[in-house]
Amino acid sequence: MVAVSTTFRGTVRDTFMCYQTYRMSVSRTRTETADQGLWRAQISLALATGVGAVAGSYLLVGRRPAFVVTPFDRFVLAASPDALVAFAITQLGGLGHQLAFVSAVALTCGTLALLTLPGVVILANGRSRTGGSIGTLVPGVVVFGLTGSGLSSVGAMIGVAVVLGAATGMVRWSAITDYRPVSPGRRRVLGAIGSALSLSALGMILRRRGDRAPVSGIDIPDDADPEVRALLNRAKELSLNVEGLEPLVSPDFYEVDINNINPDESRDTWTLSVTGAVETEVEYDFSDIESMPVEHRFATLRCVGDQLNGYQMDNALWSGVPAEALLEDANPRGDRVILRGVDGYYNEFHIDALMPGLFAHRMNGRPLPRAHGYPIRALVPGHWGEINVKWLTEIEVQTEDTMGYWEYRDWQGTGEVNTVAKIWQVNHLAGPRIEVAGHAYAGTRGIKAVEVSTDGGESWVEAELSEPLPGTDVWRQWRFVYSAVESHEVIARARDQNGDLQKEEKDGPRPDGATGWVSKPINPH
Ligand SMILES: Nc1nc2c(c(=O)[nH]1)N[C@H]1C(S)=C(S)[C@@H](COP(=O)(O)O)O[C@H]1N2
Ligand SMILES: [Mo]
Repeated sequence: MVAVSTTFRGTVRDTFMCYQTYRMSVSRTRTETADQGLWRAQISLALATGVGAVAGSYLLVGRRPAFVVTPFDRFVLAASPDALVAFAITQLGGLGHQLAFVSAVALTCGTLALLTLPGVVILANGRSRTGGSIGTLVPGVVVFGLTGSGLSSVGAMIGVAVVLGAATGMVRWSAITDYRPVSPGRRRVLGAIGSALSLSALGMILRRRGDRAPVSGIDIPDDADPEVRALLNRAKELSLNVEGLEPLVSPDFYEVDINNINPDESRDTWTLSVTGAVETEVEYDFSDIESMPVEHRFATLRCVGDQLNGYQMDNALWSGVPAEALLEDANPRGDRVILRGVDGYYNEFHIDALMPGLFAHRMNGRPLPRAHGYPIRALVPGHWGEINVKWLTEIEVQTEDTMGYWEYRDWQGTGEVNTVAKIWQVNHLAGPRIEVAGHAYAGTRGIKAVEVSTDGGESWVEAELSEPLPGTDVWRQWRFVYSAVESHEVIARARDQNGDLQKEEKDGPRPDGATGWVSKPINPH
């Protein structure tokens, strides 16, 4: 703030002159237009400070809960109709999140602009020091109130200060970028907008890499537990050698959740409590969980919103505490559970589904990534992804049947997964030979066979399957090579270990998962 006020003190007259000149130059023709012009300049300047504040906050804290956009994002999510949220998350996926996020950023910039506007008006009337201080302090205080983060608040104030500094002539971007002779007021406003945009660009460049640390399921970390290393190597060996086909451990695990900005829990403050219909309520901190005997398991997840041949289905090696061991101390006295995440998400289902599950704190030999529920998530064998609650903080045992987050939004995704064979890869090999391949998953029922038809369903041939990975809830890969010279349709269908065939009747994901057999037109050269 000291730096900000001295900055403005030196330019009081400068700014006063600049706006007066601007005002007078226009008022010579029409007074009303001059006022309008001044307002336009002030509003543009305020908007630029809003952008600057968001950029400054982002620069210092990144895409985390402390980022000033987070509370606005929560608001956008809460204010959007349920149907729209469901559509955006399940149909638009990443795009839906981006659209919601862009709206939240715009709303944040607009709100912060309103907060700086009084300061900007005071400043434009010649009282730079007072205007600058008010314009900077007000958003700073509000950002602190909204995020509870001093760093985020300081970032926002720096952003505002830089923009107002540009507007009062301290930073002359316009001298470099603007060759046209424009009125000083206009040039200053352009300079302010330029500095706000530059600050945003700087934030994006500096923050991008740090915020998206992709964890590849393929690279085994150097410090991996020997058992984890052996299992991940085994998955590599067992993966079918098909050009372009995802291996048995997904290099890039899909992400579906209600957040645009994921929770950023600290393992030091995180707790997991077991409450409700239990003999004794128990609370664990992260080190309690970490000191319990750990189990390593392959487990596949699939979102109930996944399209029939979509890609919201992946497999990883998870490490954590078996649910049964963790729930033992509390001694549940009810047969339903509600799992709650720190993001406000929750899901409700039968405790029998949870008991064979795992509370995972590691994924593919690394701490659970933030996107997948750091520090702890639930893994419920054979059920749709939605009950595998991430950022898990509470397990509430209850005696009656209630609804979860998605059931209130007309989804029925708490049950067991449907059997599916995906056709994820088609390779044209030498001559007329065609290779089709993919992944098949039937939850805990397991995959027994994948059958392929190349004559429109007249005849079926069993495809080659990858050897099963250890585990009771794991997908398999399949591959089929044949020859064809004419255009045709290839169809794949899976059979589970009970011998039951994947359902033929076509239906979309809503409300309880896609059904049908995947087919693909093949055009041999
Ligand atoms: N806390 C929390 N847990 C959650 C969700 C969520 O929005 N919040 N989404 C669920 C859904 S719908 C799915 S499909 C899986 C996806 O897990 P992933 O993102 O690790 O692939 O997480 C589930 N767990
Ligand atoms: Mo999901």
